Amino acid sequence: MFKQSFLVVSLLTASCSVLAAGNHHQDKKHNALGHAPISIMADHLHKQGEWMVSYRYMDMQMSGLQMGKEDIGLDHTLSAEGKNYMMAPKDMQMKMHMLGMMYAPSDNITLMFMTNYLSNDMQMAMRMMNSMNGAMNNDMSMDAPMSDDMSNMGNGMSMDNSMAMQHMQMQTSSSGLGDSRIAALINAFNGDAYRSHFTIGLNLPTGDVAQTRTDNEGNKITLGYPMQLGTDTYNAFAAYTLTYQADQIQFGSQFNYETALEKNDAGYQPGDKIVWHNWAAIGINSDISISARLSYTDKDNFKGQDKKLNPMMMPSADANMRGVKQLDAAIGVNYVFNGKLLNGHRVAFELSKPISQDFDGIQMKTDSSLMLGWQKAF
Ligand SMILES: [Cu+2]
Repeated sequence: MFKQSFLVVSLLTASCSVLAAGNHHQDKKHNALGHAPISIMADHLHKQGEWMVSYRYMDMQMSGLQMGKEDIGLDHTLSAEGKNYMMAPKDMQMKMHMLGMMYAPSDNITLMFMTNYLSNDMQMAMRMMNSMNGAMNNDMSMDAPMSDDMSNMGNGMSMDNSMAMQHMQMQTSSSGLGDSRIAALINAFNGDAYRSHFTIGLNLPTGDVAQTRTDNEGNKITLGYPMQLGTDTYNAFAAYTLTYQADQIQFGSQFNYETALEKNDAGYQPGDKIVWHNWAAIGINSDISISARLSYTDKDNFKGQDKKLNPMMMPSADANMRGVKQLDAAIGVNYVFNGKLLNGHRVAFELSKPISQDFDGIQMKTDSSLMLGWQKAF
């Protein structure tokens, strides 16, 4: 009896394996592990003739100021006894919609095009001017609750009584097309479990760097560097990507370098940038994988200065306060649909937080960054 059952089970298992193998040849099984965490660009090549379309959404939150590695309060940044700035950023939200396309003219080369649409919102704090303090003291006590039209002074300005020192608040925003990128991914050495490729590419200056706000008198005032949409320069970039993939585990590393090839019309050249991603991912099954990533970023200060910006006015207008050395940690999930519904569609998300940030001068800290993505190859 036992022997017969064993035989039946063995036969069933064998026939299932044969069927599965047959299916595999007709309709290849997609593996979630096949792609890097969603924040990593240009991580894979395609087979000759294959296309891929991707969409990514990024939401980044920034708040609070840091000088070098140390926190610095708004009061100290704005007060005459402190850093004596007229204005300083309080917090910022950046939303980015990224569209990507890949096409492989051969098995050894995949071409890539990316562009993005950005929208930025920044809350700024302004030092109260003495004349304004005087005018207000004549009519009212600063501690008294303010009427609606006093607390909202037009152009998004409002009073903030919650701070120890009196600051004005101002909301600024910018939105539009960001920079675009073209790149070629070129196969390097590949083994059974190892894959590697080079990426060379060009950043195209499709993003505007002359975003403005309108002041009370109707003048256009150029916004600080973090609120601009692009670089207005052609930048060359290169990367080397290495992945090791065993059965249900993937390790990857990608080293990126980018340098601007010129000075822009505004009068500056963005600093060189190094980004080094390292990640590990495990496949829960073929449909779903989870990942952990550690990334190091080193950005240089800008060379030159936007002629329309006054670096004495606010830290975010200073070309020498753009550099940063930053370590980020991220966790992510990749999911690929295997089945009749949405077969081959990939969706992914990743949440990233800085472990350490070391700024040149005074800059706003990043709190967290979330990325959602969708990819489909044809
Ligand atoms: Cu692709």
